Amino acid sequence: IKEDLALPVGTTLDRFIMRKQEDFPFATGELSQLLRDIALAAKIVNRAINHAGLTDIGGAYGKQNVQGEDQQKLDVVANIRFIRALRNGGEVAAIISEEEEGIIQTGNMKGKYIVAIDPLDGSSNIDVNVSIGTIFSIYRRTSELGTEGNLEDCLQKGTEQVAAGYIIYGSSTMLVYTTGNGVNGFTYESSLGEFFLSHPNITIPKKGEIYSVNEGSFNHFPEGVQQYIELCRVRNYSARYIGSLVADFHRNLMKGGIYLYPITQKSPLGKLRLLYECNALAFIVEQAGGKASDGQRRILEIEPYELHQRCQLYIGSTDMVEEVETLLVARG
Ligand code: AHM
Ligand code: MG
Repeated sequence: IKEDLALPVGTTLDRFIMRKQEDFPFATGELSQLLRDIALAAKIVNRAINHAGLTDIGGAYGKQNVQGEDQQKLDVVANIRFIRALRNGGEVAAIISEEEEGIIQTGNMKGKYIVAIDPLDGSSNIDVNVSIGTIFSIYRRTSELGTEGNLEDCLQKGTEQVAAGYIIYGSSTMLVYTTGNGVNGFTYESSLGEFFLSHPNITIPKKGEIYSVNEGSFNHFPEGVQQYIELCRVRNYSARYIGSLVADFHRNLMKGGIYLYPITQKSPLGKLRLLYECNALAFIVEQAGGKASDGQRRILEIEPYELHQRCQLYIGSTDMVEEVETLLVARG
């Protein structure tokens, strides 16, 4: 019996990646391998997160590991795990991470790809058992094969991403990614150790009724944003703010809504990082039919000039993002 090639819900991530690769007869499988490496690190980080509370129970999990070293903080663990997986995988020439100052050379000079990663975003939520996430972007290197990755490789515009995704460690763990051909979501089944396709072809509603913003900083927001928030209140929209970008983004992607992180007194350029946080989610939201803007420009078209560059972020349902943009133009 010839197998049905339509991908049924329940397909494993590995199988999904393999089948997608078959659509590109000249593909060498390196990007597929890279995505599998990320998924593997995600499983390891997921396990560490699930054990997080236990580290405080004397003896149960231990404040020290087997070598007698102190347990490291989860964001440090996640950083190490993802870097190790990408280094061992061999497809990545260089990595940039929110956790590290400069470029991380993997030693794989024949690797075709560059990865930008926020290994564990929402770190203020780690200790209080609230959802956190990993965000990643994949670029093709522009430098010559056989050399180290350089700054130019890492400072590419978001439009140059070949793939991007996030992992949400929530009530269940999910991996959501795009390679520029729609967005698909996979849910982790821990007893089988597999991600299964659970959310094929994700699309974001054009309008939504959820707004996510740290309203405590309201007085410092630009007038246009204040006016938008007032409109949300008048319209009785739901205010939902977890303080974990991945979780807030994921909910709004599923239900329709907008996430806003404007400039504030404390963060005069915005808080979120263009390369580790904004670009990946912008690629995903556009692939799902939504929009991502810094108030004036499409996030994906912002020219990066430094690794840890920050920007404002307005992301989610198209109509909502456009309304904020219009108010920002009119009111500043
Ligand atoms: P982090 O990279 O230090 O974890 O900061 C990013 C986080 C986002 O996950 C979240 O949306 C935002 O910061 C919350 O910031 P605030 O507490 O200012 O509202
Ligand atoms: Mg972060």
